[in-house]
Amino acid sequence: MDQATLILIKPDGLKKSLTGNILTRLSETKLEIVAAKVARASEELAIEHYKHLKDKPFFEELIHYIKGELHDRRKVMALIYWGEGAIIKCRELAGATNPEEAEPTSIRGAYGRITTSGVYENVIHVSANDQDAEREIQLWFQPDEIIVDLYPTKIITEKTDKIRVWG
Ligand code: DAT
Ligand code: MG
Repeated sequence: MDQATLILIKPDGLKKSLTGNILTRLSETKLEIVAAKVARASEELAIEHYKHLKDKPFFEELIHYIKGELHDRRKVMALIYWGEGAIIKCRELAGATNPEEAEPTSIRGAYGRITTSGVYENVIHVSANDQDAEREIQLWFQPDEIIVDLYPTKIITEKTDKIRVWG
């Protein structure tokens, strides 16, 4: 079954100039990239993206991290990978959440670290399941930024412009 997953190269990945390495690793999956852009996580987007963790002690630092405030890089690279088993394939390459526990050859194992204040700087985000992927993709992308139709959309009229939004 074709599946979509959101990938974020996080601000530490950008600061460490890892974009090329990470995309090369992900190309091993033979999945198709169906959307890509550099984007900024606003406070609202960051909180919405990580809302499942809002009660965790590290939540505030996590929001600073994804906004780029810890790396002086207020951006991430956002991509959608699409194809058979996209989520499991990308999560396997990414490795475990805790970079110290991740396989040394995985992306997080090779490039991640835990800071002295306990933030997991693990260079990449991969959606965990289909439900998360749908929610996250709709947060980070507009329908017309994606070259395949992943989810239902609708056309709305704003002033005189017709625009396509998630349905
Ligand atoms: P994943 O990113 O592997 O899907 P998650 O959704 O549970 O993991 O957590 C999101 C991010 O939050 C994760 O990439 C890094 C951070 N994080 C998770 N658990 C943490 C912990 N115990 N201490 C510090 N940061 C943590
Ligand atoms: Mg997650």
